[in-house]
This record gives sequence, C-alpha cells and structure tokens, in this order.
Amino acid sequence: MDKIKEHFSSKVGEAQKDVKDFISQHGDEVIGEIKVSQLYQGMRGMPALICETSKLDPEEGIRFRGYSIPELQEKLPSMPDGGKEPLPEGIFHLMLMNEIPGDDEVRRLSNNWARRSIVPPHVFKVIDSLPKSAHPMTQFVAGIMALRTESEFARAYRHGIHKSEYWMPTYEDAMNLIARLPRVAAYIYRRVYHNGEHIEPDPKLDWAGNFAHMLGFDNDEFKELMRLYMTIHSDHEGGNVSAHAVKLVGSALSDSYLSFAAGMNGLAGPLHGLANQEVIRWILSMRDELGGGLPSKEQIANYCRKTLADGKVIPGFGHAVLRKTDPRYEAQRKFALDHMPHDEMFLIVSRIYEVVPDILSATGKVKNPWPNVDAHSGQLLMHYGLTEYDFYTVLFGVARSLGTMANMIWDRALGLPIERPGSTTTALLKDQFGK
Ligand code: FCX
Repeated sequence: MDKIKEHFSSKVGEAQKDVKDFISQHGDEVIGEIKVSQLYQGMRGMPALICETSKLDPEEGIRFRGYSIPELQEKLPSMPDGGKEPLPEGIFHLMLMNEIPGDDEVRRLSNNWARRSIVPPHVFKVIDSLPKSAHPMTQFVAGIMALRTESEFARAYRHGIHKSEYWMPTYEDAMNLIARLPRVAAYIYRRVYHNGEHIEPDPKLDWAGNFAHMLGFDNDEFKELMRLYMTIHSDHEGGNVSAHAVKLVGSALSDSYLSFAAGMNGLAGPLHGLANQEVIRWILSMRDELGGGLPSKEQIANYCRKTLADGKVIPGFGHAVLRKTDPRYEAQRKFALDHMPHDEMFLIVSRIYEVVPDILSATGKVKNPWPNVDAHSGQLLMHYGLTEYDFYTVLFGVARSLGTMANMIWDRALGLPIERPGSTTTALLKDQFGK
C-alpha cells in the first residue's frame, strides 16, 4: 500500500463511525421541504446529495473543505522555484484527506501520479480511429472508455471482493485515471491541432506543469496558469451535471472510468462545461461582425440584445446556484491583471463584464446576471497561444477528475448505496392537489 493510500486508510474507520452515529442520532430530522415547482425546475435548491469535498454558497461562491479560493492560493503549496499558484496536487490532497498538505505530501503525489501515468497503446489507437474532426470531448470520452481495460475495481469485483474493501481498488482506479488523463488530453490536442507531433511526458515535472509541457507550452507562466486552472476547476460541490453524473453512475458500482466518462458527457453540454468554448466563439463572432478591435460598451450591449432576441443564451453568464460574480472568475481576472493587463481579449472580457449584468437583469427572469468561471478561462488560454477553443472543455474535464475522484473514493469508503430517487407524474400531482 502506498503512503497516500495508507494515510487515507487511517481515516476511513473513524469517518464511517462518525457518519453512522450521525445518522442514528439525526437520521429523522427534516432539512427542507420540496415544492411542486422544484420538480419542474431541475430540482434547484433541494438538498439531495452528500458531497464532502466542496460546498457552494450562493453569495460567497465555492469553498473547498471550508477554504475559499484566495485562502487556498495562500495556503496550498506552490512550485518551490518561486511559483505563486497552488499546485493541483494540493487541492486533491485537501479534498481527499480534509487536510492542507505540506510540500512533501504534494511532491509525493506528483511522483505517485508520474509513476502511474503510462497510458496503454490501445487507448491511442481507439482515439486514432476517430476522425480528427470529431469534437475533442468525443475523443476524450472514447479515450477514457478505452482506459477502462485497466480497471482494478472491475477486476476485483469479478473476483468477489468484500464490500468493505471497495474503496481500495476504487482508490487505485481514481489515482490511475487522474495520472493518465493529461497524457490522453494532450494526445488529442497534438493529434488534432499539431499534425500528430506528440510530446513525451517529463516525469520530473508536476502534474499540471507536465500537462502544459505535453500540450506544447513550456512557458513558465502558462504552467502557472495551468496550476491555477486545474485547481479552480477541480470541484463545484455535488449537484452540478458532471459531478452528479459521476456520483450517480458510480453508485451502481460502475468503476471510475465508466463513471467519469458519464460525467464528461455531461460536461460537454453547452449549458455546462462547453460554455468555455462558447464564450470565445461568441466573442470572436462579435468582434468579426464589428470589424475587429475593441468594441465599445454600446456595441457590446447591442450584440447582447441581438443574442437574446435570437433566443440564445449569453455564454459565461448566469448560474443555477451562484448569485454573485463567481470567485473562479475573479481568480482568473486577477491572473490576467497580473500577467496581461493590456491584452485586447482581456479588455473585451472586462468590458463585457461591465455591460452584460445590467442587460441580463433587465430581462427580469435571469436569476444570476453575473459571470461564471467560463466567462474568463478562454481569454487566458488564447493569450498564451492555446487558441483552439474546441479543446477548452477537455481542460475543464481533466481538472474535474480531481474532485469527482476524491468523492468517488469517499462514496465507496462510506458504503453509500445506489441512487434511486422517486419520480412522479403531473397527473398524480394534480390528483394530490385536487387538480
Ligand atoms: N443568457 C440568457 N438567458 C439566460 C442566461 C444567460 N446567460 N442565464 C439564464 N438565462 C435564462 C434561462 O435560459 C431561463 O430562461 P427561460 O425561463 O426562458 O427558460 C431564465 O433565464 C431563468 O434561468 P435561471 O434560473 O437564471 O438559470 P438556470 O439555473 O436555469 O440556468 C445556466 C443556469 C448556467 C444554465 C444559465 O445561466 C445559462 O444558460 N448560462 C449560459 C451558459 C453558461 O455560461 N453555462 C456555464 C455555467 C457554469 F459555470 C458551468 O457549469 O460551467
């Protein structure tokens, strides 16, 4: 058993007892009510899931195990050679262990993932069998499914593993998946956009730094961006489509590969993770239509009104839970102010921020007119030359492995059962309320 697994193992017994005692003491307490409208509105606001790794407050935004993003930027280890951004290894450790790691623990995770990172050749063959024009998310999901041949949970289950040990092979699958995803993602990127000129991993680098390297970006500032990007995209509590899909599918004891692929299919939807590419597509088409350069506030406002009049959403704005500017947006804005305050695309993104909230508020129906994480991420990537925006959701997906896999290990450790909420029909509801 590796040291990280041993450390996690030491926490399992106590957590199981804690949850069991809590349920026996408070299992009958009522924590909310369900309105008929919520059944038709995507179950907004219904507490229905346990997700230990992070919690989203509508006003304050995300907290990972109680820590806000600025706190994590201060507390999580960064690169020893003067790095400023948190290493994603650190947030994974925090989410899994519920402890802020030290430099040694983070280095151990980097090394552990580097050792696990070899991708079997058939995975590349599966990806190569798809046309290059297949969306990168399609290729990503195919790659994840091909990785499944390596599932230790599937093997252990077939051999009759005792349920108390489910978390152990799940841990192996989760760690292997996290370790291998950057290679799979970079392979897709180089295949589609760089004539298949692939770049070998550098096992001496940290997880995000190595990912940047394999993508073909060896600039130190871009590596710092990747560390921040992976950290802030890692988790957003349990009810968003991708995290919930992973949890739901995992609850059937589908292994990490099956479950994560399900989540990635959800992330690929334009109302969720695909919004990061849609933001850049929307900005570029606005710029093209206006003849290039920095559009005025009035021009942006007119373009927004046209988007709404065409029955489309303004990508990167709004949220099902948040009711203020997403702190993940703010962290990226700060990165831009520190590193590229005069970048034209940044100035456009900033101006959009000044204009859009009023326009969305004026519709009278948008509950949150403020920007979310996706409103900013593409601009930062564009600045460093990662301009192929169809690839952006894959980056989001790699980051999401951290939170969803930490959760999955916990779900198996706590022995959570298969999910099976009830459904009803409109006719039955009408009967219940006398029509
Ligand atoms: N532009 C135009 N209309 C919007 C809007 C936007 N950015 N955001 C919400 N609305 C509309 C909804 O479409 C809905 O209209 P309808 O009543 O005609 O169907 C109405 O406002 C009420 O929706 P609301 O309750 O505010 O929002 P929801 O919780 O239903 O949806 C999302 C939340 C995020 C899906 C919605 O704000 C949206 O479509 N935003 C644009 C896409 C986007 O940026 N998604 C990324 C979100 C996130 F950060 C992520 O997962 O990555």
